[in-house]
Amino acid sequence: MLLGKLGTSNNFEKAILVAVSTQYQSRDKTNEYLAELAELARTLEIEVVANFIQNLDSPNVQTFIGSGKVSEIKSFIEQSGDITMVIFDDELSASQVRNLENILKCKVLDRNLLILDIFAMRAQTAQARTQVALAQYEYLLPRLTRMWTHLSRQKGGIGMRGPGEAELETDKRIVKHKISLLRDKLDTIEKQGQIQRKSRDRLIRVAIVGYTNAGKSTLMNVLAKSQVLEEDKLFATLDTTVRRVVINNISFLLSDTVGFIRKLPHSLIECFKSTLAEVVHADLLLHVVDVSSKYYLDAIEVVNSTLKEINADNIPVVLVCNKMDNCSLSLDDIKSSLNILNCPNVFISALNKSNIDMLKEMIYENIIEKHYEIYPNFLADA
Ligand SMILES: Nc1nc2c(ncn2[C@@H]2O[C@H](COP(=O)(O)OP(=O)(O)OP(=O)(O)O)[C@@H](O)[C@H]2O)c(=O)[nH]1
Ligand SMILES: [Mg+2]
Repeated sequence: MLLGKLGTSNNFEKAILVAVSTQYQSRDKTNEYLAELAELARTLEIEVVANFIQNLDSPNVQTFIGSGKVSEIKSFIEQSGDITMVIFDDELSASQVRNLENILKCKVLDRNLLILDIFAMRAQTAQARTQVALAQYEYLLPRLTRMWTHLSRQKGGIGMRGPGEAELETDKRIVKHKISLLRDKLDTIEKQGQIQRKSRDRLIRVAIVGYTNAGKSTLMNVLAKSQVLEEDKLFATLDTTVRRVVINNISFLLSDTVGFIRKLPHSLIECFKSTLAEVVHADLLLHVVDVSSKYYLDAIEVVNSTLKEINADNIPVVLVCNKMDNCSLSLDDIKSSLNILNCPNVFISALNKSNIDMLKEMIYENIIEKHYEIYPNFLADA
């Protein structure tokens, strides 16, 4: 799938992906994580040429994977001649990166850096750019020594987007200063957001949340008849879009926002808290799930735990099971697997606009009470 799309063009940097299987993480799971990592790489136009998996219960302090596996990867790189990077699915320490780069003689990145890079590429507004820059500096701070190594400086490109070369060559004190300036800037932007939200205080808020690529923006466009970018790429949306929607005479604000992913760098969640304010202040969440993916239950879990992390786990949720047009499992099986979640659900296809009326009905039922709370005279006025 991946190689098919990228073809054999020489314009893309070539990479090897590395992951480990443990007693807690089966081969199957590791393969799934690698498929997602390849998807992240594809978003950055990196061509993946091989995957390496090692069974390992505790990571090697020096090189994360064992020395035998490192040698295997090294000879593969030497034979291929044009591989420029090795990407690990797990977070590496600064010294592990340095040791691996010294042995493998190519760039060594981890999943976090890839995600940060995608965010940097996608960020459009001042707020998103500031948030990403802050997350990048926080990621770089404990790894500054790495940035002194010849390899990462010379190569540039992937993993190096954002803070410029000169800035990377500064000491920790200057980076810390930069972080505090970015924090101040974000505070100012956030205050403006608070004022905007306050001016909309008397409006009901519904927020679309979900795993990246689940179809959130497609649903937003169907419900709000808007034109938010929908793309078969991860993290197509970074900035929150808010639209006014009316269902059966009740008007509310609908927001579409950044998608979640497993192992989302904590610094990114922290920095995106202000973008995610629409989620935290929502009266109802539409949790969009791509039920055409085999791993929809895992995706639900990742989203739920991220919601918890941003303190949005007490908001009522409607589980919007999307892409029902493309399911390989039977809808009945999926439905019964969702029973344990104890949360209302509806099956739709945002793409084909199927069952949208049923979803609208559920939204209506969930916000009507809040509406009467805000407008007690609504019925009398009507
Ligand atoms: N088959 C099918 N594809 C869908 C459906 N809804 C969305 N898609 C496709 O899924 C892909 C991702 O859709 P988006 O709406 O951009 O997803 P998103 O959740 O906003 O993604 P991010 O903003 O990247 O987190 C696009 O290629 C959509 O056309 C659906 O109901 N069925
Ligand atoms: Mg989107």
